[in-house]
Amino acid sequence: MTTAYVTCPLCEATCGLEVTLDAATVTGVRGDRDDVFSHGYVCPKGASLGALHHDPDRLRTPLIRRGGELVEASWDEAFAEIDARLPGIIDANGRDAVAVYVGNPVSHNVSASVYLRALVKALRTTNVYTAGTVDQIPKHYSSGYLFGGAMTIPVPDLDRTEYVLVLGANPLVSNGSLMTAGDVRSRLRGIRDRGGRIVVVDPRRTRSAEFADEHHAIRPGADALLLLAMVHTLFAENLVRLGTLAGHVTGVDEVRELAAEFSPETVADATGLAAADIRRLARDLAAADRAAVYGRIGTTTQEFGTLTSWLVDVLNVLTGHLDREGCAMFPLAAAGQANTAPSKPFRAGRRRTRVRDLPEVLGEVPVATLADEIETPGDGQVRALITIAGNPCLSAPNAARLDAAVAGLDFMVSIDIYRNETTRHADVVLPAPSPLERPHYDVTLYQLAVRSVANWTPATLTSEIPQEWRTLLRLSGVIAGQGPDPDVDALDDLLAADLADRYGVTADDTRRGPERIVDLMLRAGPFDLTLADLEAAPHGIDLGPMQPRIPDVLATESGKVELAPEAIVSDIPRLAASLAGSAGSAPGSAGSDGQGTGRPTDLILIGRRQLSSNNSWMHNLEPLVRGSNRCTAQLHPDDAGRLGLVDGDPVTVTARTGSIDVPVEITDAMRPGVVSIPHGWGHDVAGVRTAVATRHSGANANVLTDDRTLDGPTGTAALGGIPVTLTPTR
Ligand SMILES: Nc1nc2c(c(=O)[nH]1)N[C@H]1C(S)=C(S)[C@@H](COP(=O)(O)OP(=O)(O)OC[C@H]3O[C@@H](n4cnc5c(=O)[nH]c(N)nc54)[C@H](O)[C@@H]3O)O[C@H]1N2
Ligand SMILES: Nc1nc2c(c(=O)[nH]1)N[C@H]1C(S)=C(S)[C@@H](COP(=O)(O)OP(=O)(O)OC[C@H]3O[C@@H](n4cnc5c(=O)[nH]c(N)nc54)[C@H](O)[C@@H]3O)O[C@H]1N2
Ligand code: SF4
Ligand SMILES: [Mo]
Repeated sequence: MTTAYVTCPLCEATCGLEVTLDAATVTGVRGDRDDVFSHGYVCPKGASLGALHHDPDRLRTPLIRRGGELVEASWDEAFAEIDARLPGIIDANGRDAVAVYVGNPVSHNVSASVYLRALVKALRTTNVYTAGTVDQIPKHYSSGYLFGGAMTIPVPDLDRTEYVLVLGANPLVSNGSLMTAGDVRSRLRGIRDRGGRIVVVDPRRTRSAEFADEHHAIRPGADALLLLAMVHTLFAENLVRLGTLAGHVTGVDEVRELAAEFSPETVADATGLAAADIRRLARDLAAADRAAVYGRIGTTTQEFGTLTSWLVDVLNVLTGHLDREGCAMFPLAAAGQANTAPSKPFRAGRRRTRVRDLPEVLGEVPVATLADEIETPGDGQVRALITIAGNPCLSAPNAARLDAAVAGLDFMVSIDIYRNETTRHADVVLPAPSPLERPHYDVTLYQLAVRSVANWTPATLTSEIPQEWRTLLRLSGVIAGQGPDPDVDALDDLLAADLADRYGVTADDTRRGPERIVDLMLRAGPFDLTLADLEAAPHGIDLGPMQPRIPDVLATESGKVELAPEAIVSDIPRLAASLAGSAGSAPGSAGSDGQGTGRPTDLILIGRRQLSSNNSWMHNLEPLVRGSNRCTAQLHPDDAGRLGLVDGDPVTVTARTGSIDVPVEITDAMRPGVVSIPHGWGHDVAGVRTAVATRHSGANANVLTDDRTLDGPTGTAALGGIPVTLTPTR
């Protein structure tokens, strides 16, 4: 029996876990009580790391399509196939003919996130897509323009705050996002224990809303109006206090003018909140000494994602709650912190997409237009796709259309641990090691952590599957024309030398791959650590709470917080127009048919996350899907009554893009007029190898979300706020 201490790579909380093994068999996974950050917390997903590792459906060998079927093949055969087909497509059609889609687990995987750069560089395509445009891109964009850096994202100082206003986030289920906080429940409880308050704004009374002191069931998509009315109130009641930020902020007067027309009364109907409540929220925020406003996916994947993300921080600034202890602060990571080195001010929209003229942000373009780029003939049409740790056929809007488009590609390569709804379309599937078979360090998520911590995880188990960085470099070499078996170690040396040069440090060349990279990032980092220091500390190293970082952290042209950047405020007329257009039939209102029983009624669709689920990909683990089908349409009793539905009734949910069948779950946790269906389900398709998930298939909510409904400035998909009709399934 042996014990290993690992950082869980499954979500943003970065919990420390204790894994017990009998030789190569995982016998138990529990929270590591000595972990410096999560102190023993574990959720059902983390506890399933052993089940994931031992899942017989997890891929162990490459697959190649032969006669229409995916069959097992050797690594050399797989790369020979890629070498025979991919460079030819580029030669014949140009570099943009190959698209790449990068999924969410890449940000939890140091091998993939660092070495992906080599692949993108080799490809030189403008068709780079990631899960970011169904997620957080509006926050990068607003932070980029406000503070100068896309990763300069303030997070609430949870451990010291006394008041936190949470919009569109459910940390008790998601375990926190754009806010890395191991054991977030205890941290939130700490706020209550200190006599502080938690306020949640969400169309659904979530677990976090139940836990909070106050819940406001806003209409979907109306957050920007609410926050702008709070800004209006701060100015109207002379509550603006920049405090220590005075002298570091421009644009305050412009914000005052912009908010002038959005009084609480003007937005009350559209938000579904009383004007008096909106005023009080503004006053409470202003009055709290240590406070933070925090918004997450309900505020980014909606039509006003950028404006909402921006206003979250406008409120933090105007109330003096930015960059101060107990408020919204800028984290500082031990390795790879993007905003410690001088850089050029953030810019988006440096190029636009071919078919729909959508903007580039951070070098990527919206996944909502991937199907357009595949289907539309002409110069630059996408003919081949590489996916890495992604499942866009379940996770992107208008998923049925994307699925059909992907099926029609000339060539597709996927790197994944499963043959899922997306990778089933690939011509070559390359497996990656399981989380326990690779080393791990959270380069990305520690940059968003509520405390500075550093924890290195060596690989617990060895694997016959090559490490993902080797696969990515081999693929890069093939694309660069080096043939099917390029010298991966030489490519690694180049990448490491390049990074060492950029950081101005000497790399430890006795190490390779991510070990060498993380070591040199630590050496270049603000805490002067080496990988050896972390190797000697299996429970992690605590580096203290967040510290004020203004003005050093600012990288805007002016060197100040630019509160009213044109790239953001130019979207306000669209918001004003939505307000004018919504008079009488506000977003999220119970729609056209108020009385007919059993007749279609217009409802507004939102999503929801589930504790035992991880987007689309952990449904193949029996412990996580046991019990009743959780892919339900949650509906308020009033709406159910109007439709003549009882709990468990099957309904057909229809949107512009398609329809799905799911059972209804009647609950007064829903705001009337709003229906919630979780994403990541819909596993009953041909060609997957996920036996358990297929038995618990559920339906794909993204058949209903619309690839035309986007956040204006970034093109991020509005996955919430979609009008749908419910009809009893006969
Ligand atoms: N258990 C579990 N944890 C996860 C994941 C998972 O799938 N399962 N996924 C991970 C990922 S990839 C991410 S990005 C994070 C996301 O982390 P969170 O953002 O905390 O996740 P959600 O639970 O989706 O919370 C979003 C909330 O927004 C609400 N909402 C929807 N529309 C609106 C709106 O218009 N306005 C407001 N104010 N609220 C709205 C929803 O009702 C929902 O409660 O979670 C991560 N953690
Ligand atoms: N309607 C609706 N849609 C949503 C959302 C929503 O709230 N509502 N949320 C959106 C959000 S926030 C996100 S992040 C996206 C997620 O969208 P995606 O990233 O496209 O999808 P995931 O479900 O995370 O699938 C991850 C894939 O990575 C594979 N994988 C896991 N670990 C590894 C690894 O180490 N290496 C490799 N190579 N593969 C691995 C898994 O098998 C799985 O196939 O979904 C988005 N879609
Ligand atoms: S909360 Fe996230 S990091 Fe912690 S055990 Fe669960 S999945 Fe892993
Ligand atoms: Mo996400």
